[in-house]
Amino acid sequence: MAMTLFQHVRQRHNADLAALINAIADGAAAIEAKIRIAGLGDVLGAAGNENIQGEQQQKLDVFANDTLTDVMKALPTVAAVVSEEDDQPLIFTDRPNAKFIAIFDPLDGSSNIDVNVNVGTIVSIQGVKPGADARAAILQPGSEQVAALYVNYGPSTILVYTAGKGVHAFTLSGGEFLLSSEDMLMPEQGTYYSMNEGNIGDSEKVYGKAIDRFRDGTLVGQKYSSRYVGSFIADFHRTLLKGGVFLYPPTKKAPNGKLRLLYEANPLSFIAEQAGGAASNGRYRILEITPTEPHMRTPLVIGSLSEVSAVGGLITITPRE
Ligand code: AHM
Ligand code: MG
Repeated sequence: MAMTLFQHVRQRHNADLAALINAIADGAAAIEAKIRIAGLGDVLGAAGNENIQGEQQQKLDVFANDTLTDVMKALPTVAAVVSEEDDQPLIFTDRPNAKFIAIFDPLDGSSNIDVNVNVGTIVSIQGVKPGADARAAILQPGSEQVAALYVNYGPSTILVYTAGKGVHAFTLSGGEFLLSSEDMLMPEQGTYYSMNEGNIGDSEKVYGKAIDRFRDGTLVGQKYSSRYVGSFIADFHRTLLKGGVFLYPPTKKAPNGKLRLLYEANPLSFIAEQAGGAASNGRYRILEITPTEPHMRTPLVIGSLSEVSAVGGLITITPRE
């Protein structure tokens, strides 16, 4: 039988991280069971409240958030939890030996759930020294992440993680995540660009220019096709496997970009870099940005090295001081 997720993390890293990632995977398995029967019960639709981002919470958002939060509450190694769905971080003050901070988007792309399109769970795991201020430790640059993972609830349910020694994928089978790809590498160049092209007129001009040049083959020396699901995990997973680039620029509606630094851009940038890819906010490497607040947003250009560098060349990436 293929190696389990727990065995893999314990072999390559350590038992505490293996227990944490395994518990998150159990939570994801519960979320996937709910997603699989979404059309049958009282599971689809809005829950009737808005989250901190002013977005309608779907019933499944609430279920996924409660499931993952309960997982973290039960783990004595977790010092704090930050969720897209909760205004304030949850700090566990009675755990002097806790050493992880779990930061997650419990159900990304949830507006797609009613139309049976892929959704995902994204988790960033940061470290905090025992006894240190967990609240302050939340605002670390992404380069300090201990691990990052996502779960893609698609035709199969696939969990992809890195803890700094490569990127590995596990497929859910019989309630267990089993190793399906080890030491994954993103192609250095792909054939797809991925952006919500409805935003071109409302974005900085350089993004429209980049898309034009992907299309006519003058940016990276070949013509590109377009792919955009509108679920970040689905668009990222394709980019990890096939290469290419995903872009979410600053727009009139979202002047700082739409995606969130701590629980969307950071974990997937860690995974992209570990797979040989790259991620920038148009100016700086994503993983070097120091967050100013837990729900901060960022523009994002993520994917293969060739395309991210080419877009960066247009945008003129400025070295950090
Ligand atoms: P969410 O966290 O509220 O689900 O929003 C994030 C989603 C991403 O999955 C996706 O990449 C993006 O929003 C799509 O945005 P748009 O519909 O503006 O193209
Ligand atoms: Mg999201």
